[in-house]
Amino acid sequence: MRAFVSFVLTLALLGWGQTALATPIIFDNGSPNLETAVGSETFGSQVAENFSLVTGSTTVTGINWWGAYGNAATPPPTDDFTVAFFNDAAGQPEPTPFLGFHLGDVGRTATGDSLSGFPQFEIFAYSASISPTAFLQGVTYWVSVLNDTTADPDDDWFWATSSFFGTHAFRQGVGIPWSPTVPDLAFNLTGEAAPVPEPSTVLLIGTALLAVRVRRYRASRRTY
Ligand SMILES: [Ca+2]
Ligand SMILES: [Ca+2]
Ligand SMILES: [Ca+2]
Repeated sequence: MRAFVSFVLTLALLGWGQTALATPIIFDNGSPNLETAVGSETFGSQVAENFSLVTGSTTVTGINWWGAYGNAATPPPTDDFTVAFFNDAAGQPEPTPFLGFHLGDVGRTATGDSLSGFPQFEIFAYSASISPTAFLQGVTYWVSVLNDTTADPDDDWFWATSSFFGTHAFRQGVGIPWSPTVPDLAFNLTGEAAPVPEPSTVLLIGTALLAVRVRRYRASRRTY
């Protein structure tokens, strides 16, 4: 009985949550926790994050992420981003991506936030569309976001963290095997949202089912 009630509540909450989203975020790894950031350069050390998608939300059409520039904190005039997707091999990204998007300069938006204890390291938000790309539901993939700042010798790009917990992968450069490290990095994936029943319908169905169950439960007790 308790399990059934929680199932109904879960359905109701899912319904409300999905319809409240203006932007169809289909995987959310969190926004910056303002703690730190990790270097991710096309020609330098790189990081990648794991994700998996749920049923009905398996086509990615965009990515949002956050980062900062150090150590001079004088960002280059333009960015040169590449986003790449990797298959998982025993809990780490494969050495070579199966798909890459050279996005170039996608523009940056100052968030007004900076890294904890380092006000000079301002955090910027980035957003890009990619060609609709289908992924298998429930399967782990990895995404790397790399910036090429070789034109700016006193700054490199750093991907902002989103948590004290979780893990990502890093390596010292292209072709070098990946290694696990902590924590999670700030990004989300947008795409085609899963079709969700109207919340009012879900609640009505849930309430009706619950009423039937309660009536049956009472009836069964009466026979003893
Ligand atoms: Ca600079
Ligand atoms: Ca640089
Ligand atoms: Ca992670």
